[in-house]
Amino acid sequence: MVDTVTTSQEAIALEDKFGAHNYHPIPVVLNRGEGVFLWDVEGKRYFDFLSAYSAVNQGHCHPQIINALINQAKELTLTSRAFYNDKLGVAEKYVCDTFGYQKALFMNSGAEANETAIKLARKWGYTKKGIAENQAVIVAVKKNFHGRTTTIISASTDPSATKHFGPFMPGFNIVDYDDVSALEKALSHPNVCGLWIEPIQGEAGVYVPHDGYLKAAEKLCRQYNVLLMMDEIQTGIARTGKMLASDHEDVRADILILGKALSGGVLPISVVLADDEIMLVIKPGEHGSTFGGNPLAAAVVMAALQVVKDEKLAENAERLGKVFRARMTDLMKRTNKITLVRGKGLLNAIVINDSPQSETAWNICMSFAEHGLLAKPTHGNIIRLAPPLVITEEQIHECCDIIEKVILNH
Ligand code: IF1
Repeated sequence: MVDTVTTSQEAIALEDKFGAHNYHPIPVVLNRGEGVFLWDVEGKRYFDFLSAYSAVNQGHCHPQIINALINQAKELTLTSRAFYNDKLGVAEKYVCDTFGYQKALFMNSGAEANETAIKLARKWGYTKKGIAENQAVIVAVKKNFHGRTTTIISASTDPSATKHFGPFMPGFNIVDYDDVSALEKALSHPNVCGLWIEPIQGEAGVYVPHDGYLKAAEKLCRQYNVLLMMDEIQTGIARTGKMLASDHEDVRADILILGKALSGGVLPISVVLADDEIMLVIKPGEHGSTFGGNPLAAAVVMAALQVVKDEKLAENAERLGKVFRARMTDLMKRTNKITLVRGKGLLNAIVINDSPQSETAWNICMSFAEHGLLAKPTHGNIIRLAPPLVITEEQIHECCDIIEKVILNH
C-alpha cells in the first residue's frame, strides 16, 4: 500500500526523514497545477512566480502537452538508441526547423546538454581547429550556472557549488561576464575551442548584460575561430520575450543548449543544436544516454514547442514583461526595500535592500506565499519573479498588487 499524505506537515516530515537535505524549500506542499496556478494539499491556491525555474513556460499541465504525453505513453515510451523509433527523426527535424540548425542531439537534463556541448566543442577543437590533444580550453564567465555535475562546477565561481566537491576538471578559463575586453584577451589564445555563456545569467540573479555584449561575443568567436556555446536552458523557449534571448541581439550560437520548457515541465528533455561541421565530429558510440531522444520525449517536445508558437508566448512575455517592470519600477519609488528591478520579458528579479546573508528576501517570499504568490530568493537578497508565459495582463496586475502589498507592509 503506497502511503499518501493528507497534510503539508506530513509531507514535509517524510521528506525530512527520508529525503536528502539538498534543498531548503519554501514550506508549501503542492499537489495540483494548472496554468499559472498551483494548489497546496490544504487547497490553497497560489500564483506560481517561479515556473519551476522556467520549465513550465507553457503553464502547468498544459492539456495539449499532457495529451501528447498520454497518447504516446500508450504506444511506446523507450526503445534506447540501439534501434530507431518513428518519433525521434520527426522531433529532430521539428527542433532543427524551429531554431534553424542542421542537427539535434537530444539528452535529458540541462546539465547533460551542457556536458554534451563541452564534448562537442573539445572534439571540434582537436579535429577541426587543430588544438593539441587534451589542451583544449573553454572560456566561461564568473557567476555562471550551467548545472551540478563535477565537470560543470569545475567552471563555477560559486563556493556553494564547488566547496568540498573537488578535484576539478581542467580546461576552463573563467573571465568576467559582460566584459568585452576580457573576452578578446581570453578568446585570442590558440587553444580555446569554445565560449560558454548564458545570454542572461539566471541564477546569478537575472543579470542582463549590456546591449551589444552578445553580438560582440559572437564577433570575437568568429574572429578567433571559437565556438559560441549558448546556454539558453533558462532564457530560451520564449521566456525573455523572444524564442531565444540571443534573438534580442540577432546572435546565432554555434552550439545552442536548451532544456526545461522544451518539455513544458512534463518530462526532463534537453537538446543540443549545431550544424553538421560541428555535430558530426561525434561518431557512433562516442556519446549518448539511455533515455536521450526517447519517443515519449520526442512527442512531448513537439507539442510543447507548438504551444509556444500557437499561443504566441514570446510576444506575451515581451508585452507583459514591460507591464511588470513598469509596476515594479513604480513600486521602487515608494519604498526603500527594493534597490533594483531587472530582467527581460517575463524573466525578472527584484534586489532587496539588505545583505545577501540577511533573511529579508526569504521572509518577503514567506509573506508572498501567505498572500497566494510563490517565489524564492536566489543568492540571498535577490528575488526572481518569473510566472508561466500564459499569464494574462489582469493576473500580472493582481500579482503586482500582492508584491506591492507585501513589500510596503514589510
Ligand atoms: C537546481 C539554479 C536556476 C540552468 C542553466 C543549466 C541548468 C540550469 C542556465 C541545468 C538549471 C535549475 C537547477 C535547479 C535550480 C535551477 C536554477 F538555481 F540552480 F541555478 F534556474 F537558476 N543551465 N537550473 O538554469 O539544468 O540539469 O537542472 O536540468 O539545481 O537547484 P538541469
